[in-house]
Amino acid sequence: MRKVLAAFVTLALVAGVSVFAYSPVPAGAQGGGAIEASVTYNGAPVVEKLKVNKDTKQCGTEAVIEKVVVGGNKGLANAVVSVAGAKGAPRAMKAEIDQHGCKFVPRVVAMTPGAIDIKNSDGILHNIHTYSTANASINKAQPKFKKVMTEKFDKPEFIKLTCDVHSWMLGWIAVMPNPFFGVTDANGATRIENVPPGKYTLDVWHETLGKQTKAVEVKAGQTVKVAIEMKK
Ligand SMILES: [Cu+2]
Repeated sequence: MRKVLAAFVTLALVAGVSVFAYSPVPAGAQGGGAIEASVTYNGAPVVEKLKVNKDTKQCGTEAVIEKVVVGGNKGLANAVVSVAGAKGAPRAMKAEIDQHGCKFVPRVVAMTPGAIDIKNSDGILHNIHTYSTANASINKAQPKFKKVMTEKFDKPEFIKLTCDVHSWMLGWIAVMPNPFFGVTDANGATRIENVPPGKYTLDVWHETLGKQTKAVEVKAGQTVKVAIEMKK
C-alpha cells in the first residue's frame, strides 16, 4: 500500500513539475519593458572586394564583403544585441536567410534554438558550410532547383556560414538562449520588446569587433535607451 502511495505521489510530483516547466512564460505583454539599443563604432568601415569570374549572371563581377558596416552617426550594422539571463519562451516564427546575388541576406540572422530556412533565390548551385562547436557542422550542396533547405540548430552559439562554391560568401546565424535579442540596422539601432522587468547584462556581439557588455535595468511599461560603443 505504501509503495502504491509513494508511486502516486511521485507521479503527481512529476506531473506538477512538468506543468510548471511548460506553462507559458508571459512574454511581458503584461508588465514587460523595452530596450532601445544604439551601437556605434568610432572607426572606418571594413569592406573587401574580390573579382568574380563564375556565375557572374547572378553574382556580378565583383564581390563586396562587408565585414564592418558603419552608417549614419557612426551606427554599426549587423551587431547582435541580447539580454543575458532573461527568461522567455522561444520565438514562434521560423528564422530564414537567403542566398541572393551570391550573398547571405541578411548577413547576420538571429534566432532561438530550432529550425531555419536557408533559401536559394539565386537558382544556382550553392554549398552550405557551417562552422560551429556546440551544434553539428553542416556541409551540404544546395542545387539550383532546391529553393529552401531547412536546418536545425538546437544549441545557443554564433555559427559562421559559408559557401564552398563561392568563397567570398559569409554569413552568421546567431542561435540565442532566449527570445530577447535584436540585430542592429543600418543606423546601428535595434529594439527589444517585452523584456521581463529586472537588472540584466546587455551583450553585444559583432563578427569582426568582438563582444562588449553593458548593464541595463528594464522597468515595466518603459523603454530604456542604451548606447554602446564598440572598440577596435
Ligand atoms: Cu554560393
